[in-house]
Amino acid sequence: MHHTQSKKLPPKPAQTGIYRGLVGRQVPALVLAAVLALALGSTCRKQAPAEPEPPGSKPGAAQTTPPQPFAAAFFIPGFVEGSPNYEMLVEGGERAAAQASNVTTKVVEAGFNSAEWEQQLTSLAASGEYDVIVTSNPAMPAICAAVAARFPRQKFIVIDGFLEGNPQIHTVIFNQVEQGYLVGYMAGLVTTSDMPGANPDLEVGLIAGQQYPVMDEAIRPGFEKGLRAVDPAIELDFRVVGNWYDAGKAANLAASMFDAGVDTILVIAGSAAQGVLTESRERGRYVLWFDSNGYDLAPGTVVGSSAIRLAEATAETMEKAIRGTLTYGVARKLDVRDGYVEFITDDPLFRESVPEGLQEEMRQLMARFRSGDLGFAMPDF
Ligand code: RBF
Repeated sequence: MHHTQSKKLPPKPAQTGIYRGLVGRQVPALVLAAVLALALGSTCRKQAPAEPEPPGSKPGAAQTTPPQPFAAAFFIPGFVEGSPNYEMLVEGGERAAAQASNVTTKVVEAGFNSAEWEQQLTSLAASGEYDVIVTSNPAMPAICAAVAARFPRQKFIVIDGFLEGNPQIHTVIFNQVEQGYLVGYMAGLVTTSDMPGANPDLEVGLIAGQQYPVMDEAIRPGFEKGLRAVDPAIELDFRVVGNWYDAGKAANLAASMFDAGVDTILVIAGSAAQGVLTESRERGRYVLWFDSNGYDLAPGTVVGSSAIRLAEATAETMEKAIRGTLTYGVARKLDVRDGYVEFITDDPLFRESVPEGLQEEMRQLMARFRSGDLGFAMPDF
C-alpha cells in the first residue's frame, strides 16, 4: 500500500522501545498517526481515546488520536499448562490486549528453577521492549523490585503477590485466608458426612507444592479455621511435594495420607496435583480444588472447588495499564465480598456429587461472606 504522506514524516526516533512491539496487523494510517503523535511529544497515554472503539469505527478517521502502541510481556515463573493461576493470568491479559487496539503481547515461560527467574526477568527488562511486565506468584514482587531498581523505567504488574510503595510495581492479591476457610469448611463437612468416600476418622489433608509465607500465614491457617468451624476435633495432615510438577511424588503423599485415615485432601501443587486426582479417584476418596473451577477434572472425586477471579483481575489491571490510568506503588487486596474469591456452588457436578444439605451449608456460608457477616483479614506480606 502506497502512502504519499510518508515522505513528510520525521524519521523514526532512535529509542525504538515502544515501537518494537508493533506488528503488521495495524493499518498504516494508524502507524503514521502514532509516529506523528510521538514526534509531537505526546507521550501521555491518558490522552488516548476511551476504549473500546465504537463498532465499525475505522482507525485513521483523523478526528481522534489513535492509541499508541503498547507491549506487554507475561513472565511465567514456571509453565502455563497445569498451573491454574498462570493459565488465568495469560487468559485475562490476552483478553485485555485483544479488546484494546495496538497492543502486542508475549508469553515468556521461565521454568521451574526459581534461582533463574531474576536473571531471566532482568533480560526481559533490559530488552526495553515492554511497557509492562505482568507476572504472578507471591515470590515475584521481591524479584521485580530487585530488577526494577536497575531499570527505573520498567513497570511491573504482579497478580497474586503483595508489595506496597514501589513506584514501578502494582500488585493484586486475593484474600486467601477467606479462600482457605471456604474449602476448609467444605472439607470439614465432607469428612464428618456419611458420603461414601468419607471415613469416621476426623483427618483432612493439605498437599502443597512448596511451603511459602502465603501458604503458612494465609491459606493453611484459613483452611484450619474452616475445618474447626465444622468440628474443633478435625486434624490436619499437611504435606509438601517440594516442587510444582512431580505428580508421582504427590500421588505417593496422597496414598500415605489415605492410609493414615485422611479421606479428603485440598491440593495446591500446580501440575503435580494430577497425581493426587488419580490416587483419590482410585481410592474413592475426595479432593478439594483451589484456584479455578476444578469439578470437571475428576467428577465425583473433586467435591468442592474454590476459585479466584484472577483472569478478571488481570484483565482489569492490564486495561488500566494500557490506558495509562494504572497507579503503580499500590497493592490491591481482593476478597469474597469484592466478588473475587468464591466457593463454586452452582456447578452441576457439585450438585451431583454432594448431598443437598452440604450444598445448602456452603451456599449459606458464601452468603455470610458476601453480606459482610463473616470475613477475615488477609495479612500484608
Ligand atoms: N502454583 C502453581 O500452580 N504452579 C506453580 O508453578 C507455582 N509456582 C510457585 C512458585 C513460588 C515460588 C510460589 C511462592 C508459589 C507458586 N505457586 C505455584 C503457588 C501459587 O502462586 C498460589 O499461591 C497457589 O496457586 C494458590 O493460589
